Amino acid sequence: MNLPFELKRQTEDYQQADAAHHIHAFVDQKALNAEGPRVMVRGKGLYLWDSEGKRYLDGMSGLWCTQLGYGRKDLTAAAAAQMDQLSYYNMFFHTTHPAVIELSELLFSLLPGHYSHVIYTNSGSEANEVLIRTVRRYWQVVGKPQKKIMIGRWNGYHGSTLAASALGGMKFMHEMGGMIPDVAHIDEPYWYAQGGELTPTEFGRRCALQLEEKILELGAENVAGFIAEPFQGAGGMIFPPESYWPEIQRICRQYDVLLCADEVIGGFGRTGEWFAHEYFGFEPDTLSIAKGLTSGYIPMGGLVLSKRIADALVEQGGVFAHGLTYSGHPVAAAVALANLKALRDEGIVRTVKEDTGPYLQQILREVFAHHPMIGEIQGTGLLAALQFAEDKSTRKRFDNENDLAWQCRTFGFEEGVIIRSTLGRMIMAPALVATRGELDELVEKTRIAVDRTARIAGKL
Ligand code: PXG
Repeated sequence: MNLPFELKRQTEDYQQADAAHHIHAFVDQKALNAEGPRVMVRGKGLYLWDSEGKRYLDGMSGLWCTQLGYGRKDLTAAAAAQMDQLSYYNMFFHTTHPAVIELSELLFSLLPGHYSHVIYTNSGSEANEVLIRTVRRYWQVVGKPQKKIMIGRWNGYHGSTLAASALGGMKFMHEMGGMIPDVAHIDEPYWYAQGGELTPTEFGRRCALQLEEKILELGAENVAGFIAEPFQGAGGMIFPPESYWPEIQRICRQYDVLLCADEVIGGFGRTGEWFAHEYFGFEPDTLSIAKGLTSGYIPMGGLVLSKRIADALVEQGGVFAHGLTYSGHPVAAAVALANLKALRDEGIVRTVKEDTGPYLQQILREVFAHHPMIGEIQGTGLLAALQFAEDKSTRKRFDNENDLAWQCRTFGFEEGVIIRSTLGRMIMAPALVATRGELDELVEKTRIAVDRTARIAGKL
């Protein structure tokens, strides 16, 4: 076989060693061991190669994170140079370093002006862990220590650690290892599945008003913040109706509840704006960030704070009792800096907004708007979801929608494209450097996978 990489061991050998020692994410490990995981060995641009030499167009940016695609030499060079210069130092002993300083300056030049400070973490989950303690600290400092409760949403996703999964609304995750106190949930704004007879506008308002009802039920004096993804990612790439965010913002302001946007997926250009809350037109008090911050080349996340919160913590807060060994790690910071510079200076975010984003949305609608299997297409920028429907006129979903979506994803892999399945929706979020030609290939291979699924479902 003529492989575009050097393979040190055979696929089966790798699989057996993996099965012997490694617990994977969100999978029945026994079933995976029997099947043998795919061994990915190389990435370049939007493409991945497995150990059998099969090439895939990665329509999911890894896990929504490789904004610049794979194999960028400038990012590797930034990491190597930083490792040579200062491979590690911490933020504990009254010290800092140029990489993290320059990253923060650049980050805030890209953010709206009412944000001023960031607490760096290594992941999105950690950003949301830090969020809970930080907003509670804020309320302590401003004299309202009883404001402790965080409200999240059912089917929201905020990470896998204990508190982050509690903020999220994936019940099967709560069942593994428990919940934490002082967290509550409201419904998700998933009109296609749950909107019933209501128009999207009515349903969006109805879902938002649940927040008001929940705040009143718990007592506004006890509620610290509301956390949500501007659009749900892992939960199915669900866009709320337009009426949703203005009403949520009004309620948070009225009851003095902090509005906490989880931008882990939406941030860094995915929607064609730098941050998804800018696309949806609201002003959060905090932003959880990760993934696209480094294009996935190295782990890094953070919690961005508005001036209002940062001023209180800095001016009146005294000691902030939090810190991670790797907060603001110099190598991660150097990679993030190079990544953000490339996204800005190569006009990549602007191209998503003005060219490739509208192009993807257009070709998806040309191909799928009248497809017998697809009831709804949502998305903007380089982000889209296709909703499977058994009966488009009544929005009836297939009883086995999960299995069909999984099957469609498997067909995708066979066709050489990686798309994601969740609960009867197929999702794509390709790297922001995707060309029109690559987007054509993404949509064409997705069409073949969806057609093959439609045949199984009796729709073609
Ligand atoms: N918030 C959001 C909105 C996320 O999507 C996290 C926090 C946690 O980030 P870390 O870096 O701790 O993983 C995420 C992660 C999927 C999928 O299948 C999505 C994520 C992770 C794993 C799978 O869509 N998002």
